[in-house]
Amino acid sequence: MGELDRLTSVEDLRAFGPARLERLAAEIREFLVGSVSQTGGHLGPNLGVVELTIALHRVFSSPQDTIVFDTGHQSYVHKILTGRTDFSRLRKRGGLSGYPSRTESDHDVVENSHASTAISWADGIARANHLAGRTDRTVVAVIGDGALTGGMAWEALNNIAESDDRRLVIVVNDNGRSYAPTIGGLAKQLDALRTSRPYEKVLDWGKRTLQAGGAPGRVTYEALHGLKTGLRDVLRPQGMFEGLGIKYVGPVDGHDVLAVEAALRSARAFGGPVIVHAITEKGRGYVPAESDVADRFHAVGVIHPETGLPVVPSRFGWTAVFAEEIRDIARARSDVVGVTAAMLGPVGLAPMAEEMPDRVVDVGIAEQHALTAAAGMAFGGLHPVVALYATFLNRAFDQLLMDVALHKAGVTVVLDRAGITGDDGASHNGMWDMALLRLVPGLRLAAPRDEPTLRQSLREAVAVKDAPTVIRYPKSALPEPIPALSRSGTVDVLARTAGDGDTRVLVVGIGAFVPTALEVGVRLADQGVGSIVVDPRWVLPVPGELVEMARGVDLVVTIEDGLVENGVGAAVREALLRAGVQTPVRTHGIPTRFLDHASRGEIVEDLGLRAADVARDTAAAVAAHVDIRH
Ligand SMILES: Cc1ncc(C[n+]2csc(CCOP(=O)(O)OP(=O)(O)O)c2C)c(N)n1
Repeated sequence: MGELDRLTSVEDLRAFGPARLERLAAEIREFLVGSVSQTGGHLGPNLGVVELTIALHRVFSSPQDTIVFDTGHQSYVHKILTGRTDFSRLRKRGGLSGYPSRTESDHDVVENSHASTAISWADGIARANHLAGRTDRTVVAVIGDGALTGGMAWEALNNIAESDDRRLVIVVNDNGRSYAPTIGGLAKQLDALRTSRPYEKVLDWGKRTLQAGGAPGRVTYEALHGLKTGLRDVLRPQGMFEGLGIKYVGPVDGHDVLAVEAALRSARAFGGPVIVHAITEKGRGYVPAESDVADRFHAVGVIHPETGLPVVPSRFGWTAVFAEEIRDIARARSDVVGVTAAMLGPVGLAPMAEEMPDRVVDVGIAEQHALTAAAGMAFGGLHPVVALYATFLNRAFDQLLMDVALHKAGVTVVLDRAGITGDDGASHNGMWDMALLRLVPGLRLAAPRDEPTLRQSLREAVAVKDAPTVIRYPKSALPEPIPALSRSGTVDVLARTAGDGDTRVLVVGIGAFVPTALEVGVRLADQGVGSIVVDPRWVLPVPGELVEMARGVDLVVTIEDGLVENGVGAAVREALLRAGVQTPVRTHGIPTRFLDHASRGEIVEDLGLRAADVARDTAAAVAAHVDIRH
């Protein structure tokens, strides 16, 4: 029986001596590789925090002490140590969530998965503890150097610096990487520290001093602090954090449980806000991850555990099409620049960056800054293409509205992973974009249905100089090209079926739901109901041609991969009303609620968004309409 099997509760950990701790860490790594290779998930980040998480749970008493993981993708070890060892259905329906989850455990607090929030959460919880007199509790925020590039983290630090009586420990998990190496001024500072020779000595020193025992807390801290002040040149992060007025302990070797533990104890005993700076290695202990240049196996699909190679090679999908097309556009247009928020590879800007490194900007995990900087670039004569995952655009709504749209800036936003993404859970579904973006004056949004329409929409978008344009596409597989029978404005007519005579229904497929719309048309025809199936492509604002088409039918049906309330279907209904067109509109899409993790297919089925469901609903509506007429 291994150490992991023997662990009955997280408290048991405290009795472990160094040898058992080492064995436990090795077993956890083996477990992570063995299980995540079968399910996919965030492997690299978790391999990097094994010792750090063990130390956290040895020093702090969760859940009385609160541990908040920033983003939450690195919480697998925490899950294991707090009794969740069945990873067989990780990120699958009914299985463990890929992020902390309150329904799973009292040890989990923040589920949101959007980066850079942990320090704010911790600040809030610590304030509440303070006011309620729960003065024995410590709140710990664990935040990566990547997440530390986000503005919110600095807003929180700035605020925390005001109060030195809150029991707050901020652990900076510094592995030098977001997906790719973290960029920016902060990253340079941390880098300089990591690569400096004196740093090795300091690590050694820190270990010896902190492990030497003696009175912990302020005394130890003051000793440490005194020495660090003398090394200010070497330890620039200390200067940086202390410039804000927050105490700093470190750097500490994040793979040395006892050293991390000593630093954490010292920080806890200080009684006010303290930053503990731990240096870790993403992918640690698993050669394929350690040697992965792109992202140290930040997130993997199902892989062969021995080699790290994917079991199913990745297909040429939506992202790859965008990657190719934007590079080609940029070759021909020197004003086009790419902007990414720490996701160069995942959003498909890497090929362009490789060929034209000066023309792609990685702003860090800073979507708000990305959009406002893009407005500035447009003012300066460039055409920025800001590529984000759809869910992360939520962060930058105000910047898109007030900086880009109000200033009529020609900025294109490309949203990958739009609509139902499924396995990453509630916070990762890119389902808010269309409902939100309807509110932005002048904004045009395209939801391409296949490879050719993605290429074409992107080219049309970058031709718009005086307004924001948005292209959104899903995570699901790229369908075979779906040709149009004819085109009216931007509206493609894809199919026409006669049914038993008159055309009765206009079926409007939006983006990823175009294949569904086509199948609805077929199913309706089988029931004798005629239809026209169209794809408006540019769905916001609602094309005038679509309104005209709706005049001649009995019913309009819309199917979209976004919020149904206030979504594109709702926009179509309002556009018809404004134009005096009385045709009723039945809208299908995602309800306004958070969706538990499951596969995209399962969610589509649950929400009644399969072609069979929509066809059944449509046929019933047509029948009711016929009843009314007769
Ligand atoms: C607002 C926001 N933008 C982008 C992401 C996507 N994302 C997830 S993890 C990550 C990198 C995080 O790096 P770091 O905080 O250093 O953690 P590590 O994975 O290196 O442990 C990014 C960019 C996100 N979660 N939230």
